[in-house]
This record gives sequence, C-alpha cells and structure tokens, in this order.
Amino acid sequence: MRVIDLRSDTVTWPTPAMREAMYKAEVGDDVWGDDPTVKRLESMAAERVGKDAALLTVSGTMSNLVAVLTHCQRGDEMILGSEAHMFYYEVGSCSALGGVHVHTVPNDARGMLDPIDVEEAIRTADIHFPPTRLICLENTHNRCGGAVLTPNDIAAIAEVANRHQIPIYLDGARIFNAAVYLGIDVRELTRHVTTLSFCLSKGLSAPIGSLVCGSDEFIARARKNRKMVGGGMRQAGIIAAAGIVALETMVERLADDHTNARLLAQGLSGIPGLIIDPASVQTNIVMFAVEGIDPVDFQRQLEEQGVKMSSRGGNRFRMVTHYGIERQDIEQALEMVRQVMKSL
Ligand code: TLP
Repeated sequence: MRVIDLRSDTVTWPTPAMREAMYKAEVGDDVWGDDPTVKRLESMAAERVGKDAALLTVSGTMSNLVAVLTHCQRGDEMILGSEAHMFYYEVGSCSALGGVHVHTVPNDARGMLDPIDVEEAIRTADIHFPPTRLICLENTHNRCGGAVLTPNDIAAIAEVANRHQIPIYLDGARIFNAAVYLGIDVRELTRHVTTLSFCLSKGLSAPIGSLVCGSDEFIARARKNRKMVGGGMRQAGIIAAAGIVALETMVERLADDHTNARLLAQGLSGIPGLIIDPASVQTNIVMFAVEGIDPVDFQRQLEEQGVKMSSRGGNRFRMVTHYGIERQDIEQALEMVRQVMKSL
C-alpha cells in the first residue's frame, strides 16, 4: 500500500540531486571556518534574503533559539504571537534556556498581529517592567493554516518597531512559500525585518538545516551562541550541499504544493461532516475539523487506509502538501476520507 503522508512537509526526502551533491561535497571543519560548502550555502542564503550574512543551524527550533539568545539577555522580554510556533512547539526554549520573558499578543486568523496591540505591549521605562528587546513574526504562519503576511503587513509592524527602536525577528521557516504565493522576490518580505531564519528541511526538501540571517555583526554573535547550544558542526558541508540544491532547484516548485493544497481543500469541503473554508488555504497547509464523529477513530481509520495527517487537538486536523505528493495522491487521499467518513 502506498502511504500518503500529509503530516508535514518535514517528511520530505532529499532529491536524487541532493544525495549526489552530498556524496560529492567538499568539506572541512566548520567550527574552524574551514568548510567551503557551508560557506557557499551561507553566502547564497544571505544574498537570497537580502542580509549581510547567514549561519547554518541544525533545525528551525535551533535557529529561533540562537536568534533570541543573540537579540536578548536574561530578564528581557520579547513580543510573540499567541499562535506562534516559538510559543507552542519549541519546548519553551526561549525562557528555559534564554531566561527571556514572553509577552504574547493575539494572532488574527491570518497570523497577523495588530500593530496597536504590539505598541501597547511594548514596556515603558518603569522599575517594575522587563525591557522589551524583540518583536517576533512568523511567515507563513503554521498554526494559522500556512497564511501569508504581505510586505505591507510587515511594514506596519516595522513602523511601530522602528519608532521604539526594537528589532524584528521573523521565523520564516516557510518564507519561500509566502514569496511564491505572492509572486514576489523574498527580499520584499525580509527587508523590514532585522533578522530572520528560514528552513531547508520543510518544503525545500533538504534532509537537515535552517539558516539564521542578519548583519555581519549579529551573525558573528549568533555563531558563538550556536556553539554554546552545541550546534557547532564539523564536516557540515555534507548537509550544506543538499541545502544548496534546495535553494537552487526547489523554490519555484512550491507553487505545485499550493495548487495541490487548494485541490485538497476544495475536495474536503464537499465531504459531509468536514468543516473547512477552502478560500482560507493560501499555501501548502490545510486545516479542517470534523463534526459528528469520533476524531480519534477518524484519524486511526484513515491511517489504516494509508493516509497520514496530524492532529491539531480535539476535532481539528492538519494536512500538508509537499514534494513527493502528486495530484493523484490528493485524489486518492480524498477518496479515502470519503470512504472513512461514510463508514463512521
Ligand atoms: N514545524 C513542524 C512541527 O514542529 C509542528 C511542522 O510539522 O510544521 N517554525 C515554524 C513556523 C515551523 O513550522 C517549524 C516546524 C519550526 C519553526 C521548527 O523547525 P524544526 O522542526 O526544524 O525545528
């Protein structure tokens, strides 16, 4: 049975070209600054997002932590969306390891923060308050169903941030999905943020890796923090080689994932017992809910039929399209959902 794995775009396997590049990669000890392939990836990434420099890390989670450690000191505060990945899914690392206090502001349905809320959350100089040192954004927004922030959205937050001289960090794990959706250069989405990270190992299908991007000075300090958290890698050119192929060959095809996600959402919306607004699907993440049936049975039976998805708690589920999932897989998955819904 062919398994249609829609749990995440992190389940993607490296392409044949990536495996070949990994095999042939020129390497060195990257902690000593000797790995030419890592250096090439880092400068390619920096150029791509319009920043001075970049730093390869193991994961999106590590990039987010390293960025926060570099922007903030213990006892500082950062403003974070209430639905942010950094708030929900990173084991509280910013407070546990960074001693950074998190001040949440509501995310709306499309992952945006209200600039008025952000401004109100910024602390004044009062003996009781921790100082606000960072504002975080996420684009595309995972828990908000892969929703996209536009350059104008980011500019609206930057206007507040600049007035208060607070940097903005963007968790851009899926920033290329946003750029491809909007049909713009990714730099339009990064120019108003101070620093950002993006992932190689999601829609871009590399096996490992994420890049933190910012000024030369910021990345030099981030490099030290990466070492502190055990993220200094040795012959990391093996990983970087796949990342280079990802950046060179896997960005434009994200549009196919978006088309498949829309097809999936439209199909799901026609199945009785499923709640979904297909118009809300912009990129490769499809969120929906079930009603009138046991969600645990639903997920288990679907998995028995070879269709995997992830639970978002209670009756809510997520399906993510990615490299390796073709149009016929979407049609097959929809057929399985129809059958399972009928049987429950
Ligand atoms: N997200 C994963 C899970 O952790 C939920 C997924 O399957 O979507 N930022 C964003 C916006 C993310 O979606 C993720 C991963 C990360 C950061 C962390 O990246 P990794 O998994 O590389 O640590």
